[in-house]
Amino acid sequence: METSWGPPPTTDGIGTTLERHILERQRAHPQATGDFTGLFQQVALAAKLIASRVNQAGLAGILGLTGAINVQGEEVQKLDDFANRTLIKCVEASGHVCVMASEEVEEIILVPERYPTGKYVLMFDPLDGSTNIDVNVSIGTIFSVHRRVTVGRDGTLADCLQRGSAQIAAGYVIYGSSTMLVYTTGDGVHGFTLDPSVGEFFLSHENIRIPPRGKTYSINEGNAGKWDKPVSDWVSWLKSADAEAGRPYALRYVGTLVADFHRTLLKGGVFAYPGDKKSPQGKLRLLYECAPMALIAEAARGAASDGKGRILDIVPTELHARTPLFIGSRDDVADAIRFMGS
Ligand code: AFP
Repeated sequence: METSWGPPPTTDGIGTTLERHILERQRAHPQATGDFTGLFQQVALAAKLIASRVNQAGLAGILGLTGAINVQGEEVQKLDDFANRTLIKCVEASGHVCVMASEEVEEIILVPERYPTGKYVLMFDPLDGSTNIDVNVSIGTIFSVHRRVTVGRDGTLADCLQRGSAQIAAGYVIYGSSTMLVYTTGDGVHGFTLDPSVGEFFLSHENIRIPPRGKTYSINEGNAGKWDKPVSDWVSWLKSADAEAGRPYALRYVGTLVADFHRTLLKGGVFAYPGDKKSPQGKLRLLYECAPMALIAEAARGAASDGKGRILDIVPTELHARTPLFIGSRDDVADAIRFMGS
């Protein structure tokens, strides 16, 4: 059955803003200081600034490259750079984090001396799907929040290299036909749609659950020549006809993880970026892409695996570590794991 989404009714008829949603949940924890709400406000502010820039991209002279190469060896887009700077600027002055890390920056990002530090660690992919910027296809921002594990003014690398299951929150923003922010604190996944006329995110997708099985698979088939046999066998099986089992599956692939994951979250199915002969660890980054999406998938009753075990159990050994990823509907990910073990 298809779920239809929309704002849930409120007693005052105003709608539930993102801030109100987080505040109400915080009140359930009497020990909460409001720090977490404060951090989220800054992330949401950055998202609105980035969304506004994305919407004007063709007009504002910010399409194209900066000329720089990032830590991943990729050409930096102007919008990538803008999104990265915006997130850092919005969050560093707020006093809620002790350290940050960005997919675009080689080392950890410390809070300048002029600002206080706080107990949280924020990691993010400021603009996911950069190759889609110039062609007006959905792009996104992904973020992950941990509690710090070290003491002292500044956070350290150890605060960033925590396993995914230690995340206290994760989310993403999709700049698509509308701008949406989806987040979890581990118990339920909620989606908010930006009303650009008021500049606020309003609750539009309450308690999202991934269907246990879907009808689509999402993978870059251009890499098929480099795949290992289990991946080739799995994809061939997904494409083989079995009406009773709902196969063949349809292929959907945007090339922006946020967009491919968002569709999978709402409709079910499976997204994969496996390792291959050339890149055994695949392409996607554990801390900025896979772990936050895995927290969301599991909180929505889906699953996320590297083909062997839970993504959330992986202990990162470096800031920019990569991992294979199979994520989405519980039963579809279980099928993938079965093939990977064969
Ligand atoms: P960029 O942000 O560098 O474009 O990378 C996007 C991404 O990390 C992820 O969002 C996509 O799912 C994946 O790469 C697409 O990779 P391919 O172009 O190799 O399919």
